[in-house]
Amino acid sequence: MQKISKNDITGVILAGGQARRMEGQDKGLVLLNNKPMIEYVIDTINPQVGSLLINANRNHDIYGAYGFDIVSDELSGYCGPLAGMASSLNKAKTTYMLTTPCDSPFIPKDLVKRLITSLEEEDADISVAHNGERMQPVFCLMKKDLLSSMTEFLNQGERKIDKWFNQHNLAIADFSDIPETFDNLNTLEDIQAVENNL
Ligand SMILES: Nc1nc2c(ncn2[C@@H]2O[C@H](COP(=O)(O)OP(=O)(O)OP(=O)(O)O)[C@@H](O)[C@H]2O)c(=O)[nH]1
Ligand SMILES: [Mg+2]
Repeated sequence: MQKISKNDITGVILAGGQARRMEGQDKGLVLLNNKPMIEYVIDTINPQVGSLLINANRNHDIYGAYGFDIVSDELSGYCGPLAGMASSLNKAKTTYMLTTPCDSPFIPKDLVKRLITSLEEEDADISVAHNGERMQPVFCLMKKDLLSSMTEFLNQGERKIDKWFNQHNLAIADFSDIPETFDNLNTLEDIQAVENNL
C-alpha cells in the first residue's frame, strides 16, 4: 500500500520550450493524428494526479481553454525545463510535484504509481524514470520542499537537471520493460513517422 496518494501530487506538463527542432512551433499544440500533442499527455496524466498545471511561455489563451492553471517561467530567455519546474513548484499547493514533457504522447498509465513506489522504497526526495538506456529527467516526482534548493541552483546560473538531481537523494524508477513509452516527438518527421505507423 502506497502512503503517497494522487491527491498529494500536482502534475505539471512542461510545454515551455522553444521547439527549435520543430521549426519553433508550439510543440504542445502541434497536431498528432489531428489532436494537439498536449491532449495525449493531459488524458494520461490527469487521472494519475490530484491537480494539474500547464507550464507554458506562449499561447496562454489556447492552453487555458483546457481548464487548468497556466504557469510561465519566472526566468526569462528559455533557460530550460528546470526553470519551468521551479515556477511550477512555486505554484503547486501539494507536498509532491510530478513533471512530464508535452511531446511524449505514449506516457504509461502507471507512471505515477511506479514513481511513487521507487520514491517510497528508497525514502528519496526525487524519483526519476529510467528507460533502461538512460534517465528521463523530465519524467520525475519530487518533494515540494526542494523549491529553495532549485531556486538557489538556478540563481547560481546552473541549468542542468542531472546536476541538480545529484545534490539530492535520488531514486531511479525502472521502466526498462516499456522503454518506448518515453519516445518524444521533436521534429515534424517524428510526427509523420508516428502518423504513418513507422
Ligand atoms: N518551461 C520550460 N520548459 C522547457 C524549456 N526548454 C525545454 N522545455 C521543456 O522540456 C521538455 C523537453 O525539451 P525538448 O524536447 O528539448 O523541447 P524544446 O527545448 O522545446 O525543443 P528543442 O528546441 O527542439 O530542443 C519539453 O516539454 C519542453 O517544453 C524552457 O526553457 N522552459
Ligand atoms: Mg523532446
